[in-house]
Amino acid sequence: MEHIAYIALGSNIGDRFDYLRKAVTALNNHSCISVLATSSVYETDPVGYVEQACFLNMVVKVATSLSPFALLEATMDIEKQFGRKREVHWGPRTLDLDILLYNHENIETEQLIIPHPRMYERAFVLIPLFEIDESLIIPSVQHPLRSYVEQLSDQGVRIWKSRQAVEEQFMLARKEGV
Ligand code: PH2
Ligand code: MG
Ligand code: MG
Repeated sequence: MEHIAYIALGSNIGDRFDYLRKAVTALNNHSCISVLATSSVYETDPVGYVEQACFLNMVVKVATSLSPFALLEATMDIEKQFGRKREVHWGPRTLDLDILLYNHENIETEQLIIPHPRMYERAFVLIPLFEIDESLIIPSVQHPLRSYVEQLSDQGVRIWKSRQAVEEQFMLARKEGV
């Protein structure tokens, strides 16, 4: 599994934690994806379209042999599997998976932009990402992730379940090779 990617997950409908848990398990069960690290789960105030319930958000680090586009398809399949319908833009969703980073690549296509174009201003993404990897450099701008995290002001991001508790409850079987 030669590529490293970071994926943000969010849910604000139904059993939010169960959606996150099922999505991370589904990622890890994919024969070409291995989940290497999980962040804490955060409860976060809605951003953008604010007339909706609070989200649970987290970030995972994966190793994968998939191309960025195949990884995007895999994440969309998982969203579909768990009932995601695309309705209100930035509106409520059972499950949202967004690829943040893929190696140090910059990708700009209609279908997929990496690094994720809105990640820089989103505390609900930056905080869990920083928790997993404090030394990340954002490839498109060559700035350390730390500098974005330090600039965050009123965050609306609260730990909901600690990283250790998440790891214990997800119990991901480690995979070798591929
Ligand atoms: N996702 C959005 C829009 N707003 N707000 C929070 N707190 N968390 C999200 O995951 C989120 C959001 C669009 O994907
Ligand atoms: Mg999103
Ligand atoms: Mg999305």
